Amino acid sequence: MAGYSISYLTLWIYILIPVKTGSHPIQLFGGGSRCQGIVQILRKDVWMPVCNRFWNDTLTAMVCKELNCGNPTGSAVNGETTLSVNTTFLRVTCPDTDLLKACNISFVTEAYCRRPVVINCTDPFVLRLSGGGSSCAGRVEIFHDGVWGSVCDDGWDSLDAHVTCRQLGCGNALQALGASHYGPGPSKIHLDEIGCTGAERDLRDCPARHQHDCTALEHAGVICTNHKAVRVSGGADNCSGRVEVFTDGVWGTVCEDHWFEDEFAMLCNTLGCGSFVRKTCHNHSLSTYTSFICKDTSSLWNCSIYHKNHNICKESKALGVVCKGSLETETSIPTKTSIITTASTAGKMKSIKCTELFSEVKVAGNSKLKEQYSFRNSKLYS
Ligand SMILES: [Ca+2]
Ligand SMILES: [Ca+2]
Repeated sequence: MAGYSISYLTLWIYILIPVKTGSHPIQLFGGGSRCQGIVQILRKDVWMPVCNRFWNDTLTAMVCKELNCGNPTGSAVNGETTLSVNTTFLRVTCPDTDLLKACNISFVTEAYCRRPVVINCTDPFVLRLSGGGSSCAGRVEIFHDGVWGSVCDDGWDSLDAHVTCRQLGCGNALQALGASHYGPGPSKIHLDEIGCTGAERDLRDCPARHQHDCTALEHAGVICTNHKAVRVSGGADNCSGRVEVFTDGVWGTVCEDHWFEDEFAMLCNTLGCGSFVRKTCHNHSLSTYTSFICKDTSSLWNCSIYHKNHNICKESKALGVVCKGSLETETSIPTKTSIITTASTAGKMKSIKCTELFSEVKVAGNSKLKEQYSFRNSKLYS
């Protein structure tokens, strides 16, 4: 019975000695954006849910405003009851004030409250990266006040870039870029002199100026660790050549093992070069070699990706490709190659190995001899 008494004594102490919300951060959790979800307040280093029982529309509006999330989209609703047993909830009371910081918070045990409060606010602030080849690299752009705008590179550093990458689910920042590295973005500049500490969860939580003194040559950009890209080099154009991929922060050549018809189709599609025409093989020219193991996916980036894995790569040459969009498709091709690329077994092409047999390819419209490529004489294997 001692525990019972202490529990109630503790409860009464908490209720009798409430604290102001002002010194305690507030957040919305689990709703898909920082502007929707369970209302939580940080108390004693723990994010604690707020009880639905004592909530009202005025409180909802105050929280939306406090979080720079515009207005409520409706009244609060009850959250799931799946929170762990003995969850301690918070109660917020705001006597005669419309300022959240002036409200009081106190503890309530589950006996008094079984559900957290969930609110939805409009989120007029959307962050994206543009012009960098993936959603995890590019020029920083913000949708705010109904218009897309850029971010000025004054004071733009790795801390600001980290917050940006994490907010986008893109890992951490590899590089903070300025001087309109990805070209000028929207002419409206929403933020200048951003000063994140690096711990913020959202760029709008960082101090910044909304008035700027910047030009179109000063737009900020970033490359995040989750950025993935593919390019070809040494070929006739952007649709043929040795394949190079950017993953985990480095460019690498690709081991030609484990490449099937589906993988080539994804590759040419990712390059924006139409359908797959043929495979070529090269020497590895970059310090990292990367292997792809793909299974039931329509995106190369969903494949398992390995770096410098000798067990997978073995003696593999560097993968090259010619896609439909390339000038090289007009080159006269040794018949063996077309046999390789059209052969299939029950609709699924087998992996094609490179050969020691090299041929020289002339590029249409250009008599210059391009780099050698090789193929195994039409031998397919499982
Ligand atoms: Ca900064
Ligand atoms: Ca400035």
